[in-house]
Amino acid sequence: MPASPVPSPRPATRVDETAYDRRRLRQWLAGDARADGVSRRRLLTLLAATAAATALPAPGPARAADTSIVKPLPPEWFIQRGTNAETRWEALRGTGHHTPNELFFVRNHTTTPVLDAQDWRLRLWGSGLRGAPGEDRPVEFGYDDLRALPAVTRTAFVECAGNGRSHYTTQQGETVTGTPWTLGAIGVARWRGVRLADVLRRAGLSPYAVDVQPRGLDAEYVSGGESLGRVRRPLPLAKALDDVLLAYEMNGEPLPYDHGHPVRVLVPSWVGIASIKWVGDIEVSAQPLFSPWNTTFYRLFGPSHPPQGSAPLTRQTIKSAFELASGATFPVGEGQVLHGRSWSGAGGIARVEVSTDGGTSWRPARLHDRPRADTWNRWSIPWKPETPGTTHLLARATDTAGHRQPDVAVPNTQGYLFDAVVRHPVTVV
Ligand SMILES: Nc1nc2c(c(=O)[nH]1)N[C@H]1C(S)=C(S)[C@@H](COP(=O)(O)O)O[C@H]1N2
Ligand SMILES: [Mo]
Repeated sequence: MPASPVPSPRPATRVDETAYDRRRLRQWLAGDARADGVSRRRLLTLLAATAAATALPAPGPARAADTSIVKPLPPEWFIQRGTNAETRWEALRGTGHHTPNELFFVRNHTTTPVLDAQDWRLRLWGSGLRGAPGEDRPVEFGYDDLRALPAVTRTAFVECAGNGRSHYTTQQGETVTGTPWTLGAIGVARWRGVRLADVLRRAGLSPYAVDVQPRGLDAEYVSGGESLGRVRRPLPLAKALDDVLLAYEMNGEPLPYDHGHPVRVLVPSWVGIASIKWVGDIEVSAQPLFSPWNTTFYRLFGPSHPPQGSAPLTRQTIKSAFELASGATFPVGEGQVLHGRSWSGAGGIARVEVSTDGGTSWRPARLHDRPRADTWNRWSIPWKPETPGTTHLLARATDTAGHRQPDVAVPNTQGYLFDAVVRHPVTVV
């Protein structure tokens, strides 16, 4: 690992992907941006502010679920969905603030690769690294090299952009593509690793770098019969230098195979796809970069959005969930305490209101955690069901940035960023 002089850090500017994306697209048009694996047509569509929204390709056939994930998936903890496993919310009852590794949801585009930390190398390369003009100067780090750098620990959620997607259909009658998650495509862990900023500076970051693109070592992703290459998504440099980690521990254990062993990227507050697992290389580019994961996927398309789609998704939205099975039953006349959690990508959770009568009246829940960015807040509320029959429990959170969960989420064709209050069915017997 070369010890190059450390360039002065850039100020961690607020990341405005909308404005930057427009710039990035203009640069592509001018021949100044690379877009491997993204068709010219797709980019032109994104550029054409007046073009009609294009039809999205259907997701590829799912692989056999039992070959894609290494850890056990007991049915009382997980709902298997193709190559993915959703955590059951009732299984989180009684777990602490952090989701145990065994219970953490898994989102795999293909299959968990079983990698050995001692054979693993991280390669940094590209036009955004310093070196003589035109010189391709990749820099490599081994697992022990990363372990020798200053370590940082932080609590953060990883949440799929499509978490809650099925509620677009069940509550709003909309047809959306993608894995029909309920609310269990989220987990919170204590991650330990090194700052991506430290690794980039040691690699010799050039003042001209603009995008950083980590890529996974899992197999190429095939969608609609076409290989889109290995999972990768560009991050603007400002975010990469701000709070992104290269994590090698999860809740005090070496990163489990399914969660990116030996090293994954952890991008706090952003949609899960940014947190590339099994990272093998990072392109550091002086030109803007595109991949299918910031063009075709992970933008908002549909009648409520710009014809060319929204800017690439960044922060997660706001949600709440009860630590209860769907259709849970309660004995009439018996005092209960309902438990749940709320979280937001825009800040901590300031307030949670609960309705036990289908949304007619609301009471404040007791918060169990201090409002903290990038993680959830546990809450509880007493309830004594008085009338037998079916009803809905609802929880509505407000975050420290002032966002409150709406009654209806603005739809998009791929069902991302569901934020509306979820109606949780229960039966009183
Ligand atoms: N290399 C690689 N990284 C990846 C993925 C993947 O399939 N391959 N899935 C992404 C998506 S869509 C999500 S939501 C998160 C899920 O992280 P987890 O499986 O550790 O819960 O990982 C992201 N990183
Ligand atoms: Mo995801």
